Amino acid sequence: MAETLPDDTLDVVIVGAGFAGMYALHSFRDMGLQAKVLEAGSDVGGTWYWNRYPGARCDVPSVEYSYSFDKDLEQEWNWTEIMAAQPEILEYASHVADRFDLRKDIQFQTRVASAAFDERSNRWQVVTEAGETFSARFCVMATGCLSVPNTPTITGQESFAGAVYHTGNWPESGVDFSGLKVGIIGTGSSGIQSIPVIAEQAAHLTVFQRTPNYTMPAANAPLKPEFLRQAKENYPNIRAEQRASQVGIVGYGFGFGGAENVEPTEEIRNTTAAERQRLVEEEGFLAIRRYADVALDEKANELACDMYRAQVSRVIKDPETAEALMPRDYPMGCKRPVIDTDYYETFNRENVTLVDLRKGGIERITPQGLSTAQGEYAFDVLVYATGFDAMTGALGKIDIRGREDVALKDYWDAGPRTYLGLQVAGFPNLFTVTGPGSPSVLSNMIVSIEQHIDWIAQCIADLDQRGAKTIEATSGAEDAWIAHVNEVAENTMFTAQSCNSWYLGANIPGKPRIFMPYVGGVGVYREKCAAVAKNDYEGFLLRA
Ligand code: NA7
Repeated sequence: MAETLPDDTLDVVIVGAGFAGMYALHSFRDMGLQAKVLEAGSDVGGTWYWNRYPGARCDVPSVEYSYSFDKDLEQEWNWTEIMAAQPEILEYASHVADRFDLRKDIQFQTRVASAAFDERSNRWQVVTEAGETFSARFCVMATGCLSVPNTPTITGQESFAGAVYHTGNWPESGVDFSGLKVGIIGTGSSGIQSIPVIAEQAAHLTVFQRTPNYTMPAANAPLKPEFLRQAKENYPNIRAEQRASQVGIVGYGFGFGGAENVEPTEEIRNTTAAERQRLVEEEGFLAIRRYADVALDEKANELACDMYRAQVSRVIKDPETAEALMPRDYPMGCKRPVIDTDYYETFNRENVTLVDLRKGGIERITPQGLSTAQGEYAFDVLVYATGFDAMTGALGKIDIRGREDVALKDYWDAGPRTYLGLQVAGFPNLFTVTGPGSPSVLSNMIVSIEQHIDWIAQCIADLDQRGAKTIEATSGAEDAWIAHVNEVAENTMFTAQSCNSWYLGANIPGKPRIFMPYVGGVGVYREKCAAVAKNDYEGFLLRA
């Protein structure tokens, strides 16, 4: 275990050594601050450390899903695919840790149990599960948005005789499915990415699907050396465009790297049924990318869903399986878009069975497999691809106490409350990186992480410069921000009544139904944060 710094020397405790925690450490150290990272895993990488399931891949072009803070780093790292797979991203994280000598200030295998603000000393007391205490002026929660795996409670689940895995907590040594019968629950992004790879290896795969998803072919390919050279030359422009964009993605990986980039410019409502049919036959799922009104208008969305279902029935040979795979009753785009490699084709394999739980749900897990209202299914290995307690899960697992011993859990009882997704009223000097109320999971996470860390670093520098000891959001500013976050999310596909996404907390029984991320856009949000700082930290209270 690394040496614990004496109580009063730390400026910042950072919780988590994913991309946010790593950049936070680098930035704070650069400012001359004493910073320490506490990380539950045994190495850096966060999401990419835990999600090692077969087929795990990023859905953002690799040249864009990378740090921008160091020009040499940009130039020396060579991505090999348009969209990088998990091992390559983890290797990149490790390279960054080596290059900036980050590990010396990261304490691994250290899970934080509690964090309390001491009003007398104006310091955070952060206590680990092993009972170690770290005291610092600031506490930065870089705990990730999808870092607490959700395993549903199912009767009999402890009785299963075989091995059990969760995609979000995959063993480092990997899993060999050769010759085994596998059951997988869940068809979100993790299920959709892993199902084709597991199916290739396993003797048989049974997929238990509660809700069919909309997923698009990734059109991934190796990066051409010429493209990479151009991208590196173009980095200043790419970064500037990302920062001003809606979701922090320019789509630069497409168009140049091999895959086609289609700007949605047409209106689906102006097309005829015959045209739509022709396009589906020519372009498959990707035909839908042409239309700009699909994201904005319910009728347009339904037309796109019809095109989508038409393509599913073209790809899937068995009509009953095709019908089961067709999403209905909720709009395309209300959940996080999924991209896949050979997902639908996998259901044409002899060794894959789809169980449509809409025809009869899971009743219990048995020692041999799973029992549903439709019958019994036997397998040797069970995989949960059942998602995460998103955005608030990791913060909820730490006992966080602000002024007057108020628990964050209680304060957020009816849903998360933040100012700019950065701070919570009553919790001075605590920062939440890509917290609820910021673009966060609706954006390229690395772009949003860098923006938050840069803002927090500047804020700490400003406080120190003017001799202020604490900064905290006022409840008035918090109320106004929440009202704004809700207002911009209204009347979008994200908040449709029929939508049950993890953005809304709808995947976790009992979690308040609140749309958590900020839909206003990365560029707009960045300007708002900059204006707040410039306006003497408007909406925050600074105390000497
Ligand atoms: P998701 O997208 O939350 O998907 C979880 C899946 O698990 C989804 O199909 C769920 O069905 C299913 N699920 C959850 N609980 C159950 C129970 N009790 N019974 C049957 N099926 C269940 O998580 P992912 O890990 O795939 O992806 C999360 C994000 O990671 C993704 O958006 C990317 O950003 C990366 P449901 O739809 O709730 O009916």
